Amino acid sequence: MIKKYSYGTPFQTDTIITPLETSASTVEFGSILLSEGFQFTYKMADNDIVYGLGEANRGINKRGFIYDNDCFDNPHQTEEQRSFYAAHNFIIIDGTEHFGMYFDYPGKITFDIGYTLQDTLTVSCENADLNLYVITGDTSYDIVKQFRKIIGRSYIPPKYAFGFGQSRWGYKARQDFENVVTNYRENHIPIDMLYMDIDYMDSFKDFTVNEDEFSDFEGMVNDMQKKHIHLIPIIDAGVKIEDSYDIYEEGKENSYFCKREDGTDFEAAVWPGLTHFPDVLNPDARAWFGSKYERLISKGIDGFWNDMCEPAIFYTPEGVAEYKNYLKNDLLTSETFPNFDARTKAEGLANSPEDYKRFYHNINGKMVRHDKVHNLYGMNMTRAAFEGLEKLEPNKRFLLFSRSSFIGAHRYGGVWTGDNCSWWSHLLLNIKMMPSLNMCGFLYAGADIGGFGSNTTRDLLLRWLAFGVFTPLMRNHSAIGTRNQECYSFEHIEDFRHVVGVRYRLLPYIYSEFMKAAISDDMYCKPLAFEYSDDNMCRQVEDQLMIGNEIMITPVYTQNTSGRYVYLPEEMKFIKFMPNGTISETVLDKGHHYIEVQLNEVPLFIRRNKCIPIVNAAECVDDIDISSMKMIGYTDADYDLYDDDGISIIR
Ligand code: MIG
Repeated sequence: MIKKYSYGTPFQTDTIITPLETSASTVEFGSILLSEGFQFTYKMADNDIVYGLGEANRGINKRGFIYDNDCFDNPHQTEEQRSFYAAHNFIIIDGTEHFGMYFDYPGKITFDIGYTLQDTLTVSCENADLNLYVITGDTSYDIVKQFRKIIGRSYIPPKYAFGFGQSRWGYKARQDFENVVTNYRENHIPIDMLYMDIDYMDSFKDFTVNEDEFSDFEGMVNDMQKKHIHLIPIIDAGVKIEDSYDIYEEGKENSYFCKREDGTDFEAAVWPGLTHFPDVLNPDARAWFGSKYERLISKGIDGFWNDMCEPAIFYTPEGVAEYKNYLKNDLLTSETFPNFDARTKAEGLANSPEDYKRFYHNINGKMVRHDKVHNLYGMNMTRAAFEGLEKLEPNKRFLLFSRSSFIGAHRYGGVWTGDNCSWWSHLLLNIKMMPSLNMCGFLYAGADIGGFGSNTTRDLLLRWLAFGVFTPLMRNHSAIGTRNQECYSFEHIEDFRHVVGVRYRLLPYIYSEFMKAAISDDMYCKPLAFEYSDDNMCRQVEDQLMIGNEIMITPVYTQNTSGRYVYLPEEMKFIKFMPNGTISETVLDKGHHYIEVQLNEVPLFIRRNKCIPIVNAAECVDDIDISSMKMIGYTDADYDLYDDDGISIIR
């Protein structure tokens, strides 16, 4: 059952697409205070779990920390960070009482889940203008399914997007891309996608290609297609200010950019230097920006990743002027000198809350200050792209995912989780984040495998890939300046060929389970407790996940170990994909076990009385040989395989 409560004048975010009557009663759980902004408070019992928040820090159980949902370009994903790139305002309280809550509010909102007081949950935001949805049900899983029904069906990517992709910030010229493909193909490591980061553009101008480095871009795209490689270019939020750059000119002409209070176009520095932000919250500007993706589609491109859409700001002219004043007038005379002020203030030029108050969106003729609706920018950039592509080819699926998101964006594209690091703790964070993202509708999701910032190691990359086999978005991505991270950059390339190959052996299952989940508003990736709700032990397990309805995975996420402890809620078949291509199968009883898993092995468990299809490894999705399909697991059971042409829109 879902009840809707309204406070003040809520902003129409478009998260919820099912109309619901507003309830006249008061919320039956906890208490609400409307004196200073909005505040919801609830006393948690010791054993209550709080699920949700999608792309957020820490565990599957969100208790014991404070989260600011305030989309933020945060490349420092350390344990104390409160804000990441997304704002997914959905939580579930699972315990003595059982309910889910969606806070439909477009600005910064804080979830204090037992941080200030260990037994107290407080959700608060500055303005008491929001809709609150309270969902009751028997289990958390049931609450998720009800929530998913009112937010609409999740984005469905084309089938090729379930292949493996290579990315790196710093590939600049056609030759760089060709080298990567040659290395993958010659080493027989499967691959379907090659990502183009900002360097492919002409001076970081959206929808342009650097003609010096890519003189025949269309020919290159074509050539790659022949090799079964999809090139996926990045699009950034800021449009470069440059006379005679037609996108800039058109946007200026038609008032499609975000404006300052005085009506001039707001300026923010990002990669191209000074830029304007397309006002994607304004339907006309959104349609205009979305129509520009056609420029690359017409060259044969069939997928994109949207970046910098928090929107990220390096600095603004206003911020720099204030900083200069401070240096000139205040720094040397400051009473607290010497201090860290100069440095903190310099760092504070980027993504400054002050800058988010300096610009406005035109929403139905009304100027709305950006900070009030900050968390909707990324969602609406994804929406711009999705709607633009839909208009262009209404019956074709495109690959599309974004960095910043809000619930609702799950209908338009997937997400990657932004700038993580090559740390073992970030592999674990990736594991824990996946089910939370699924609760919020983001099924097509993944992290930068191997880690984006800092230098990876061979063993970390292998372990991360062995987990990435199960994440719908499986992409190796790394930052410029870090150690080479492509799978062929390390010794014993055959180990990488094998681990990535397992993804392709499992692809019919992964695709089938993903599609069934997407079509029926279900989860592809679940916490164990969602399947085994009567098993108290499962409530504690955060490093094992259910993938689809048949399997449980137990990734290894620590260095220098040859295995790990696992918990089995029932008898299961322990499967290992061995490096020589064979599959080992052992039946293990319910309970605790230590399993051996070498660096070049991929483990999974098949649930009792279930089986899954596998095929022979292939080097790309197109080459998967369905006739090689066989069942493994409890092969007396039936498996309900979903398949389709992988490219037509599912209605
Ligand atoms: O300020 O385009 O998260 O994936 O490689 C950094 C360069 C901008 C951030 C993205 C990352 C991408 C990088 N971008």
